[in-house]
Amino acid sequence: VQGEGSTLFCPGTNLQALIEQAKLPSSSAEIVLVISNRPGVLGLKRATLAGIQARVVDHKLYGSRAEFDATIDRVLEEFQVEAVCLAGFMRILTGPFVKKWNGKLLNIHPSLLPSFKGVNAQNQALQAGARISGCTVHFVAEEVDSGAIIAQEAVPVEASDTEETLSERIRQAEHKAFPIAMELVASGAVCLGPDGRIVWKHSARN
Ligand code: 3YE
Repeated sequence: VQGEGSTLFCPGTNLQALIEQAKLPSSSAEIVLVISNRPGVLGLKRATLAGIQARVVDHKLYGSRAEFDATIDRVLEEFQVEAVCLAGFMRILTGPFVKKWNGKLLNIHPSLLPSFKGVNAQNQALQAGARISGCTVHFVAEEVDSGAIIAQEAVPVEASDTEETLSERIRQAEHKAFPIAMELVASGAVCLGPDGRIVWKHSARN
């Protein structure tokens, strides 16, 4: 979500929002596995507490991004995972991995894309004097923060905002937008078209 050690770090709350959503009887999603690239993080505990399998694939133990991604891929296959939500995951994924899982990888970013790509998006919004920001859930394309947009939620930027207060407001928006996007994809209401653009199943958009 945000850099560790900063007051902005809010461990595993997006994951928790997805877990709560998938628990609802009306949900089309089933969370079968949580993978973390960092040992000991709260997200692993949240998974275990919810009765979800949890695995660590520590990027520091791999000599290359390709080997790290190949291991993630192997674990996803082992659990017959159909789609992946990146929540607080801060690693750039390699081209071959993104290609193989094209249309199956969702990421959440703390701005209204295509504004404020990259790290520190909340601070970028403040520095730009934006009056509105928010969050975006998008399909992962090889170019970071550039994939097709699935869902967005806007929040106001207040004159008195600090990076911390704006980040907290955006985080609340994330906890709404990510479950919505997960449902849209899990239910088949939305998918990624062959041209890299979003496809809505007939009148599903609302
Ligand atoms: N990979 C691709 N496309 C995407 N990963 C994420 C989204 C996304 C993706 O749209 N190909 C910034 C990460 C940005 C960064 O430089 N990360 C470092 C590691 C930093 C750390 O471990 O804390 C790196 O070397 O990868 C997920 C969000 C990525 C956020």
